[in-house]
Amino acid sequence: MNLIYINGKFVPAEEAAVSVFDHGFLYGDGVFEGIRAYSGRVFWLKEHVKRLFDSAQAIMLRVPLTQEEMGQAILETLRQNNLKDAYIRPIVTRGVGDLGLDPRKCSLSTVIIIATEWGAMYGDLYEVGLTAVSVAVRRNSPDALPPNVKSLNYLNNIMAKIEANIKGGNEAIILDSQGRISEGSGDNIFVIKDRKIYTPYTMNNLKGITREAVMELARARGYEVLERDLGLFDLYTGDEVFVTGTAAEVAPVTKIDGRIIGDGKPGPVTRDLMATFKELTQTTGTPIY
Ligand code: PXG
Repeated sequence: MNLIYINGKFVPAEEAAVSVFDHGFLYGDGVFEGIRAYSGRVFWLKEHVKRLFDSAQAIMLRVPLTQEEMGQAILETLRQNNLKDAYIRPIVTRGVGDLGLDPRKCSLSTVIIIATEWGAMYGDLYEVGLTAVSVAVRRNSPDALPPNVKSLNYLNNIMAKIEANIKGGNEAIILDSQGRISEGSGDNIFVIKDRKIYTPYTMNNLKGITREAVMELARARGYEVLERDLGLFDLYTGDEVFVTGTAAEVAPVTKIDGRIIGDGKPGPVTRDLMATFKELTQTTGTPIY
């Protein structure tokens, strides 16, 4: 039986529910995280908790726990469910209010932690590479809801995903309003050209934890890693392209908008980073037990 943490209590999944007056449900007024545990250890737990609190800070949402307590609650949720390999979804919403927008009516934030088993997101595609498609919908601009906030408002990304599905892509490539590459619907994007690794600045995308870990790994392995503005041209003409995310991990992209990337197979740098990232997930992290 899957147990869900709700406001400090563990509730069976079938009974786990929030009020229809919760502003997380009514307005997407809240923030969340996606975290993975590998072989009994939570990968980059502190960084994920910190990003959750940064997201909350940006939307002036009070989290009724300290970062330390949130980390402990996540570990306890994994223990309650006897999980060693898991995908973890902490959520903090503005809480129960009335039908008006005004968050002052919400006196207590709702805290939820879901932990379940979830294997590799793209199955067999890690061997052959993903097909990605650029989509018409643009990333919401940083002067609206900043893409750095991992908010419960994922409609922008969902619309991108719908478009990718319609166009037969495994993942969407979302541009910003200036035509710069931002990210995928749920992952960050990298391109390799002449052994150098490029990724967009984080002004127009989520400051991905996997992105950060992969940049660190790549630099430790002697690759030059550069942040810069990128356009679709840079992806089409890259030697290799890959995406990173907690769900996606490191996934090669071998076709974009009909263009074959490199020789059409996951390239050597991507495969090297996939292997070293996997090793990192197996050898680091906060022990659950
Ligand atoms: N960009 C966005 C918009 C994301 O939602 C990432 C990048 C990667 O960040 P991390 O920190 O995980 O390396 C995410 C990750 C999904 C899914 O189904 C993905 C995410 C959240 C929920 C679902 O692909 N977030």
